[in-house]
Amino acid sequence: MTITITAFERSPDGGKGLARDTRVRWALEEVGRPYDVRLVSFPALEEPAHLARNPFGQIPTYEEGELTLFESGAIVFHIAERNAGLFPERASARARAIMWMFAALNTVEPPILEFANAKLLESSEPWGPKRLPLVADRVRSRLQELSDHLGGAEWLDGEFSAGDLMMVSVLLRMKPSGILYEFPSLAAYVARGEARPAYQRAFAAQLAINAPKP
Ligand code: GTB
Repeated sequence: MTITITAFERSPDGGKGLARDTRVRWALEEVGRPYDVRLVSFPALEEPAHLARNPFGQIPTYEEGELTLFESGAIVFHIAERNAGLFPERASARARAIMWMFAALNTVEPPILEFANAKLLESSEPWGPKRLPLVADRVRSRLQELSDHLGGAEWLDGEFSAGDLMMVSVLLRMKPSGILYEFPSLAAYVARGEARPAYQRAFAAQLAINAPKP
């Protein structure tokens, strides 16, 4: 059955792979499933056709036959559950991979989003520059904890899993600020994720759409 995902017609990051369709593309590439992409403009996000796919008017979404999903976590979970390659076979290891997916989305991503919003949306507020360092330090606390856990390991829990895919995807957002590089083991972890052929294909596919045209 054909899989169709949605992505920005023009991503604000100009192709750095930071929009959340990249993690879905990456998961599909890891498991070897081809997919189509429906490109959506910002105005089209609020149109009924897209709101029927995602009531919050966001990308990414996922369609496969009768099934329509939104939320990148739910989509990657579905892909990992239905295809070999992203969840370990042993039940306990699989449960831990799911735990790391939730940790990425629910524990690590929130302060990172707060930081991104503080930079993008609040910097011109009179209190913006004063707040930003506080928010940055909240990110640093989480990254320090994660770095302490990872130590010198290659992946979070043995073999690469959907937990790593999601964690690396979340951490990528801290590259432009430089904060990621304050944590060398996390920077190396992210680089390992980016070096995976499946990530490279996902990145190239979104770049082909978003790279500035000459
Ligand atoms: N919880 C949802 C999920 O994980 O799927 C969040 C989805 C979401 O935030 N989607 C964003 C969106 O559709 C795109 S990814 N925004 C449009 C809107 O809300 O109107 C977030 C994103 C956008 C741009 C960059 N960037 O340019 O760097 C990075 C991340």
